[in-house]
Amino acid sequence: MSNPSAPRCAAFVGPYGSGKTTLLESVLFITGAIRRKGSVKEGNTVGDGSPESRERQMSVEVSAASTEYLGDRWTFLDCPGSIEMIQESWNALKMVDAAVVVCEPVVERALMVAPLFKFLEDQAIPHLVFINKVDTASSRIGEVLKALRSVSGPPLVLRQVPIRKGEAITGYVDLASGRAYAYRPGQASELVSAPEDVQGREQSARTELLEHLADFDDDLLEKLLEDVVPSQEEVYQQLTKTLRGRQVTPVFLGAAEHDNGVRRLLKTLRHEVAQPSDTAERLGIDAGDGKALAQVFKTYHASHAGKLSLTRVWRGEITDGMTLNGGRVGGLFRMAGAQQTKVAKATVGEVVALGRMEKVSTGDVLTPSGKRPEGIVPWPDALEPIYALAVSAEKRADEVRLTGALAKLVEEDPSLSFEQNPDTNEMLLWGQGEIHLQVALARLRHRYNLEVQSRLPQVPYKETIRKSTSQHGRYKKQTGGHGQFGDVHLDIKPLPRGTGFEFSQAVVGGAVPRQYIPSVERGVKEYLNRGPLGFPIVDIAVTLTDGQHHSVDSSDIAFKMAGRIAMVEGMPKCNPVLLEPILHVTISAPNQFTSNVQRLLSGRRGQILGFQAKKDWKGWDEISAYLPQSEIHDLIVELRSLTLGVGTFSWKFDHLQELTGRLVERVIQDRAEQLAAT
Ligand SMILES: Nc1nc2c(ncn2[C@@H]2O[C@H](COP(=O)(O)OP(=O)(O)O)[C@@H](O)[C@H]2O)c(=O)[nH]1
Ligand SMILES: [Mg+2]
Repeated sequence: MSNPSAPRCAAFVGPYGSGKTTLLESVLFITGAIRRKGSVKEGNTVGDGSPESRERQMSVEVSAASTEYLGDRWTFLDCPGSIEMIQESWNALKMVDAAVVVCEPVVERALMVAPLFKFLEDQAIPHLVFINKVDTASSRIGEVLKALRSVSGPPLVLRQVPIRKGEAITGYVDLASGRAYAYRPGQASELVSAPEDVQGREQSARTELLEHLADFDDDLLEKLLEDVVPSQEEVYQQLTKTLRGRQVTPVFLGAAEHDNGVRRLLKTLRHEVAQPSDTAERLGIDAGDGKALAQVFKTYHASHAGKLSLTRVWRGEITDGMTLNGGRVGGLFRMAGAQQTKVAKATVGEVVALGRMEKVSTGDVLTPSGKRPEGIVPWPDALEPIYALAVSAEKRADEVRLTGALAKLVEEDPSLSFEQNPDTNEMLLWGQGEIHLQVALARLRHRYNLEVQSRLPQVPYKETIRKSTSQHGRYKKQTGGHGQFGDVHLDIKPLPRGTGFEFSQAVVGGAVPRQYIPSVERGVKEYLNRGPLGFPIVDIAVTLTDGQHHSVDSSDIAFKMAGRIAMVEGMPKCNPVLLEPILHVTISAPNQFTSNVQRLLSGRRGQILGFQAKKDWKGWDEISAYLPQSEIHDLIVELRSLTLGVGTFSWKFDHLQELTGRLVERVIQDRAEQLAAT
């Protein structure tokens, strides 16, 4: 490359445990950003800097680290692999010039990469694959490649063929240069001459590589047809073009733990990854007026540093103290995991954290005027919540603080949300799975010193009636001076599902004076909050048919009480029944799991409505069903364990349905116990 490069940014993404954090450590070591390598097991890596990551030996948020390689500045984003934290990866990937998909050399795990490939393809993000842990490779690389191909849109093409000694992979032949290298632990690989037994494999792999490249270039195709060997330079050019154009996905091999293959990977990134100006164009950001423009892709609330907004600069220059979107930049930091280094300015391509930008959030475009230029690709919606816990502060006095702290967590991670549920009055914390929420609770503990209790959310059962009745209700009190008197006759009737509540009156001759009728309705409505079975009542009609009044003793209160009394006495005679909420769920999963998913749904009292091929998802199905809400709590946990973690679902409330059978008694008894306890 002739011109020096602007600072670039690449993300390490891929399934949980594939070695992304280890790869970052290796890259930082090789490029001299750190002197000693930490390890995930010892909990001293640059990625995984947060206490929650260390505790679980698992990345739970994106970590950025900047370094310099052969004169070029790079920021690498170590993304969590767990499907429950995937929002972090999605947000980070929006900002990168290229993604490195790190995966393991295990055929069975290839499927885990499917949602990631799909995202990269949909978002038009250039990417390459790094098959890590080749020191442990149990499957043949060819088999792994085949499995990965089945989930990738663009062709996956090997850039290296392994050199083996017995079963162990001890080096590789680089297919672009034709050179052979032997791995050395912790050092650059050594140039060697290719062993004879590799030469056949090398030949066919190189032919395959060139043929794939030729699919996108007529000149090259012609040369291949005429048996002309293309120049090395031409091959590199085509490799660069097809990577940036996302026509071909190159595949590299290595072992991050031993720094093997990492230099090769870095060189490829250096030579072949696009410039930030190209990435900006992809995101719909043009040169415009040349004034500063940056985009926030992650928000942190560090306990000491306050709020940090991780941004990438797309235009102009960001300086400490300048005004962006109406706020003053309170510190500009280059990141190295949890460590920050203060800098005075940041130029196009750099990833920096801005301090104390209280009003900005993830996805925001920052400019001096605060105006968002037109044409910028909108930030994707946050993932829909699929798992909930009811939470409450251990100490009552902490309730308000809890709400504030949760708001900060949601700001950091938009796939988390919380609500005060109107049906059950519980505070529900929503997210992507069990670990996701446990990590959120750990953050509350570590950062805000909040002990929080969590429980299974209650199911918002309702009740209704099967039979009609007519009921008399009288409220009469005689205490000293003037008393209280109200007397009503109500007709109580069931209504069709989904109608709600209707009140009417058919009083003749002023038996209940007009001004008291709304009071009767109020008394009835108050009762509806808790019926004979303990739940809110729906789908009934109440008609005030008759009554009596007293010229002195009647009052609003007395008629309200009379209405209520009639309900209390009448409702149990109406054959009350439980209604349970039924959700419409759509599960998506690779179609080899479709019948298992159907069994999972049936086992949870689901009613399967059908299944069909998922649009634009090769080999995936969507299965839709009605599922009782009481069965959804850990559906995602079981679904993931059935589908190598890739299955997911969406849901919405559909209807209420009468609950029958042996569950009824259980629900009523639980409710009675709960009401007795409060
Ligand atoms: N044998 C071997 N183990 C590795 C390699 N890279 C990472 N690991 C181990 O794999 C585990 C998961 O690595 P980590 O970097 O946390 O994976 P991540 O979830 O993708 O960030 C750790 O125990 C690493 O030590 C490798 O190249 N070879
Ligand atoms: Mg990690």
